[in-house]
Amino acid sequence: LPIGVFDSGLGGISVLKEMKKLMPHEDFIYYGDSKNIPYGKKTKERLKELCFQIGDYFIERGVKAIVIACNTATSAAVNEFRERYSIPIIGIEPALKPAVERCNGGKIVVLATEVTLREEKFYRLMNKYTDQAEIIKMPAPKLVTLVEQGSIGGKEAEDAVGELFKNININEVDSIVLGCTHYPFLNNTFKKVLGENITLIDGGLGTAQHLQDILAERGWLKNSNENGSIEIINSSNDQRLIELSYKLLNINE
Ligand code: DGN
Repeated sequence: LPIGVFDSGLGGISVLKEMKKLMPHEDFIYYGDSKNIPYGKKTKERLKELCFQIGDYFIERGVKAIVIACNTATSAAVNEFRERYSIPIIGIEPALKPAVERCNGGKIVVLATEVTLREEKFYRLMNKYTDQAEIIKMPAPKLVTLVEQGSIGGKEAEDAVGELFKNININEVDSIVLGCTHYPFLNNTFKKVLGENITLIDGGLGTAQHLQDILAERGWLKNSNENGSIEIINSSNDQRLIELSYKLLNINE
């Protein structure tokens, strides 16, 4: 059976990439909800509605697990998903823990959407660490738009990152947590603008490992030597988004 993965658009493909590397034999269905992007400014109620539509679709398709490859949707709906569906639900949240563990007295910048940063789930996470590091929260909606347009290198992306960090002394920053699944596609841009030595931490690999553990525990990992399939669908009928999705999946950083 396949694994259902979704995001508000193409960002979750950064998580899909990690899952594909770790579990190449699995079959994945990726649902990009580009018609309803951005999720980052919607109400929690609206987000739940949108996410349930996708979850219900995955159930119809007979998936064995659902990965919410979106920090925003996870903070808005992960608990409700677990109540509504009986299959394993894997979410993603800003990778603060590894950032704090390697922190060296400097600041930690968390980039995410407005919803992610204002939801209770993030507050609870952040409160665990406030005595160990100074955490700066920064919403970065522009970066989502750039990735959706496929502008992941070049001047426009560099200017956007420069603008975001214009009031931050980067020498005082230990690491940047990429708390939105779109941002890892801009890793090279971050390094180009902020310096090669900047540490960027995202939750993609951790989420992939979590999924693998859950499937392994149940004996649900696919038993095959062949490469699995990846089907990409998008709620917008813009064919270019599907092409861009495959491109993002296949670029090697
Ligand atoms: N990729 C999504 C996340 O991880 O939060 C959000 C993108 C958006 O809808 N603004």
